[in-house]
Amino acid sequence: MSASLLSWPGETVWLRVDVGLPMAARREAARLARRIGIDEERVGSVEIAATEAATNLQRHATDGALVLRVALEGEHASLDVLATDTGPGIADLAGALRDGASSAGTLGVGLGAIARLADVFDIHTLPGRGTAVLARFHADRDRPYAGGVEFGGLTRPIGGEEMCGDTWAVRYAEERATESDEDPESLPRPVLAMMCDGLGHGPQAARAGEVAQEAFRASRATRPQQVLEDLHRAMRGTRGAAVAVVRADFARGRLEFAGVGNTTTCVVTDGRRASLLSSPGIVGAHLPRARPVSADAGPGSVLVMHSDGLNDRWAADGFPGLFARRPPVIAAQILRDAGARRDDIGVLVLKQAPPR
Ligand SMILES: [Mn+2]
Repeated sequence: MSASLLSWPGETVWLRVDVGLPMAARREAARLARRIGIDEERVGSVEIAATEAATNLQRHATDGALVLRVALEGEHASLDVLATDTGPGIADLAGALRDGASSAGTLGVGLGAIARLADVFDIHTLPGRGTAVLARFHADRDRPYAGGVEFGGLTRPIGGEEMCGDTWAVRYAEERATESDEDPESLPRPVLAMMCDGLGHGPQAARAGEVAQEAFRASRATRPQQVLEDLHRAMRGTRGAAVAVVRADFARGRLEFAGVGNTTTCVVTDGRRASLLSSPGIVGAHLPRARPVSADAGPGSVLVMHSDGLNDRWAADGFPGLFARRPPVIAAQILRDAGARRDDIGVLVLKQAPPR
């Protein structure tokens, strides 16, 4: 029996700002909402939120995109409506969140309405640099995921390609041993997180990513280096990939890492970034015997993994307040500010879920 994935990129639609954005946002958001079983009454709320977010971007943002994504947390699906822009930022965020108050003519119009409609709302703004707004709609509001870890990520293919060679996945590190593991008093179970950059881009890179996904799901390995070995065997005959795997045990404050090829993995704690270094090689072609790397993940730590589609020279202290936000917002702000190269992009963020 193979493990089930907690999460993977899911269907992601990037809509750039242009005159047709509000209509396209409304249509695509409704389509994805229905696809994951959001009921018709809530689909109306999704449409309003997507239209508001799109209209905000169109009227007030320097440039930006609306990202619609089916976000998966175990059995639980949600639709994320994520607005990301390149400025100007919101000077008076509290004012903007008071519906309509004092924010006429700024990006803040409509934020209060979006916040009220969504099951989860989050926002982070950097004056002069840009804002990320998340509105999440659960498919099944009675059954929220409660695995103790929050995760969110973004993938985007290089311009001109339909398929993305960068991908990621999250699963439990071990299958559940006994039913008592479901005991709500017990510590959350460790997870394994993978970031995979299929070499090059286009269909062959995407194929390497798919094989990595399947192998990651099928692997019974509980340690990152073993996972890489399983992926390496499965990916022979593909183009190969750079892959990083982390075993994240936030409840006990421990991370274990193994990576091969050029990707970035780091732990952000109190505005400081600690990088976990990969070994040279290509998973599927040449797998070095990587030494396992351990790291502390103290309270409030955030794990960030991304492909080389993002410049890795961003500084954690350049994002005041960001690492307390939800993972999709963190991913969007880093993606924008780190500086994208002309390549596929993949970014994944994990952190301990807030107590319920
Ligand atoms: Mn790449």
